[in-house]
Amino acid sequence: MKRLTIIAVFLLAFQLGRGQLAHQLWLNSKEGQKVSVVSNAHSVTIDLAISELENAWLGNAGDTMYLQVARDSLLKNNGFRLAGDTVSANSDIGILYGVFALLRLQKTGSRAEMERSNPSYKRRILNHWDNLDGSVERGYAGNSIFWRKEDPFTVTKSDIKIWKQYGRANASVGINGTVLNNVNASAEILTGRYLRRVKSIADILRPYGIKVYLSVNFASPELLGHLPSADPLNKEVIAWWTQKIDEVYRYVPDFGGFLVKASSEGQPGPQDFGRTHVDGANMLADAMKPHGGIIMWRAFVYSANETDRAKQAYTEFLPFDGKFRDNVIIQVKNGPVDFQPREPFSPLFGAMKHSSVMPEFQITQEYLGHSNYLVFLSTLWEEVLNSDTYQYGSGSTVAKCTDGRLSDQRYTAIAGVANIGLDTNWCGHIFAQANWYAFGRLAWNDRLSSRKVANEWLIQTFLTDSMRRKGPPFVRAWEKQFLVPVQRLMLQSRETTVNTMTPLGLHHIMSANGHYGPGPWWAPKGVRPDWTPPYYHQASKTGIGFDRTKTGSDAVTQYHTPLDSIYNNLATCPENLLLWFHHVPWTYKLKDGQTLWEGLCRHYDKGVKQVREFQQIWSRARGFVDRDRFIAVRKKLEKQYQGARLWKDACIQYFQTYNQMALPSDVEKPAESLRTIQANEFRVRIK
Ligand code: BDP
Repeated sequence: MKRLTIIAVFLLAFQLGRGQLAHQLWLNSKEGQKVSVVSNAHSVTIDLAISELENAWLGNAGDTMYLQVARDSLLKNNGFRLAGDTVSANSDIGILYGVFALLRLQKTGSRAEMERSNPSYKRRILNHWDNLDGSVERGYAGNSIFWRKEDPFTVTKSDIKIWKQYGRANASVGINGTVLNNVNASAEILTGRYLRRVKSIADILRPYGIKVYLSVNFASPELLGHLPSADPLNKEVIAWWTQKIDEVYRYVPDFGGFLVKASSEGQPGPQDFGRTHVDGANMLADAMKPHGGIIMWRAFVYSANETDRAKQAYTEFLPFDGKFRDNVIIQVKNGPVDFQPREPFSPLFGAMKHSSVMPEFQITQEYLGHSNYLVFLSTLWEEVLNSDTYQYGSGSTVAKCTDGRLSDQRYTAIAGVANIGLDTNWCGHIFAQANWYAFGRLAWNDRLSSRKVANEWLIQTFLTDSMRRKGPPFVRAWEKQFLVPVQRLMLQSRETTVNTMTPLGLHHIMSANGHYGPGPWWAPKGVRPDWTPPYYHQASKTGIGFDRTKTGSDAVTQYHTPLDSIYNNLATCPENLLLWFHHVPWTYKLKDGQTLWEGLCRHYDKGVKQVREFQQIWSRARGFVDRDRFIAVRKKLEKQYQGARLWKDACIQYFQTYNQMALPSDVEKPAESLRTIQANEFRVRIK
């Protein structure tokens, strides 16, 4: 009996222990050297900074560190300075950021002599698409960490614990804002009982330097206030919002502001009352102004009657340039359609000269294999941030157009749609944690390379205390056999995903079943054409691709010169965006001499082979990574491989139904027929 109890306790402890390393993200160091800390400031935030140092100090045992809050005119927006044994900043939060930076430098073996660091964007915000019933729209890592169906208003110990862990993880990479609920917002969020919970969350996150924001439903005055309309120019409506915003600030005095999805995908908005985005955004901005809050007004709009969805945000918003209040920021998705594996950057970046614009990235992998695929999104974001808009001549990158370097924006911000849920490992895939990490790092410094971000993340996440204890020869072997190949894998992973899903500028050809697998054929009668893949790929007997040239939809004209003509001209259009901008014959010759059809097949084939290589790289990593995480990633890679094959077989065979062309002989034959794939498409329902 006694023996059984011992075994049960052991098994329970083992279960509890499982996944814990993954839960600790990139902050799993616990066995620091002894360090004394002297601080000239005292607060909860400073205490957090001290405990981080005491936890993970990798300098000499017995060192003394000085934390100094002091005026430094070169530091801005909670920036910090590291110099020898001192971390200094203008604010306590700056000190916390500096401490995390110092520990990161120590752990990654970089030199930490002297560094002054200010953030690129003032507001670095996660957008949670969390519903009040606890489900997460496009979430693949379990339910919401903020909301739940059962007993929704009690703040439990485990709520507090996870909110603190969340705050710490965000602070470690400089994320300083969080929108707590879905952009498809329930009006309920503005009721007293929800606002009380918002207050509890804000109180926990405040010491970590994180402000809370809310998504609001534009029809709230009707839905909650029982007014006959939500017309933004109606006095009663204005009074309702003004009082509501005052109430929000009574709960959360440092509340950040509202995120608004209005007149978009069926959400209510000013257009329901014959008003404009400016009327709607400015009305809310005026009510926010006395409190210092901002309105993030989304530009994700497209109506059913425009012939090219990719043009709409620009067409609708550009005429309003200069008309928004200065506390309105237009939040623009990175591409003109919708978070595809590859899109050109949205032409709204670099177009608005007198309005603040902020990029919205998607950290959750809605269109990139959910949490089953290893895709390091940093390279996608880096590509967007470094894209040249030519707004003020060459060098006017998306980063510069949005972070205040090119225009004097009062507010600068960047948003990432979070991939976080209650799963033990937070993100569903261990490597999806890297995307949360990368978003924060790039938001802090939009000039960072993905190479550096991957390197930092891998070392902090996988080089555990126990591995370090094995000594320098082991660490060197670890670097050679784990760090180098896995970093290469990460840096390759986004392009591989493009190969496996949407090569050569294809886009939006996924299944309607959760936007997961392939579905280039999906076009039931009665569905809006711009929700169906054939609208985007335009495949026919003779060719494929969406003609956005001057003689087509003319979307190219939305880009500044010379990009408009670069994209317009078949000879100069980058091949990785070819079918985004052009409809070309199947026999069109690509730059390397093969036909478009051959090139397309070979991209899909290459994608499959690359995923197979990822599996091999990972299997060689055994011995350099703990068992739990090794197995978890191995299983996911197997799914990714199956997925890549399915995409290849589905897309190639489907396009063959148009062109009747043979498979190039070097391309692997399909494992499954198109008919079987289509029959199975909806058999397993994917959210
Ligand atoms: C699309 C998602 C949908 C979101 C929408 C948005 O499929 O769930 O509500 O974007 O960003 O990508 O508003």
